[in-house]
Amino acid sequence: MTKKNQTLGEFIIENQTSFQYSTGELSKLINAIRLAAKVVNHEVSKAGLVDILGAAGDTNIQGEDQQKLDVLANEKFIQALTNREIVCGIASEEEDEFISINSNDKNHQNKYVVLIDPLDGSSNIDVNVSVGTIFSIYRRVTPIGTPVQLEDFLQPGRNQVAAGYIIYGTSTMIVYSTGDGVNGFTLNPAIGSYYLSNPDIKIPEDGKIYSVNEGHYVHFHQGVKDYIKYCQKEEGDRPYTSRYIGSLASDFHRNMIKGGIYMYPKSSKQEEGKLRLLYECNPMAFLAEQAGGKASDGYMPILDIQPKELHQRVPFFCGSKNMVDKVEEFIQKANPKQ
Ligand code: P6P
Repeated sequence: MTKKNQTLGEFIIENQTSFQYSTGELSKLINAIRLAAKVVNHEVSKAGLVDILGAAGDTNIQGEDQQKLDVLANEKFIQALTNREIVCGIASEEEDEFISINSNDKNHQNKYVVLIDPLDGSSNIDVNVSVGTIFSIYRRVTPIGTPVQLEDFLQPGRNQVAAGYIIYGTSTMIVYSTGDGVNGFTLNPAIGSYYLSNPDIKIPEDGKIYSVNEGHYVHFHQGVKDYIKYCQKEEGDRPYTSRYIGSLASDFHRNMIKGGIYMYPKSSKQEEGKLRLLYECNPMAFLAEQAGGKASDGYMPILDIQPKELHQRVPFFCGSKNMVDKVEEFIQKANPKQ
């Protein structure tokens, strides 16, 4: 049961029993993420004022300059998820290897693993374009002790028990699901509470917005090129509108609300695409399916892909079901075999 303007805290408590494993620990986990998001939001919102801009000088495993806010966001979320006796391991875009967290109580076993992109789209920070945090939550598979990468982290996205994103934009929002629909909460910065602003989000089956970096067009494989030309053709309800913010959480959120498709295809320059399966594509795919949409690598559901390594990239097509069906049609017609 969702009530508009409920606070996130009230919502978590009221809906806890609907969660399959309701022991209160997942609620505590979502609360920890909520609190860390407030701290990161505070820093992001004043980024233009404080000497926190500019690369921290290091580069992360992606070979990208680490913006200072990347480093701060990573620290804040790891801090919030540690020492709460809930999480046994964290994998982050900013960490080469996963972090193992041991329980302080030898008779207690922390149940969950969290995979996170602490500040996605951080290259937008310096130009005041919205950025986001994306998170994915699984129950551990190994029974006790230090988590094991293969069993506990490299689980297919279908096994997620919760996933969500935070957008630090014109307003700060948390959008998440624990497998029982998708709900969006907007932060009232005056009092520091999140309010239920988008109950039970459903992605329209059809949309008129396509979102892709057309600067890579010449490097795309033929099927994707054909689909983009289809979107641009004067016919029926087309041409569609092209919108590309360059921040996955924002492009995805717009398509969730208005309908549309987000694409990050593979190309001759990026043979597996750019987006990371575990902490970008899987959480977004979980939300898309929970909201009646679809997420594919062009051939199969994102959520059914068996991960092979922590920072694995996959081609990504996600949003309105009929639009994802259509791009799959073009891709598979041009190249039947993946
Ligand atoms: P490009 C940000 O770096 C990101 O991971 C997503 O948030 C965004 O959609 C994409 O990459 C932008 O990549 O190659 O178009 O700049």
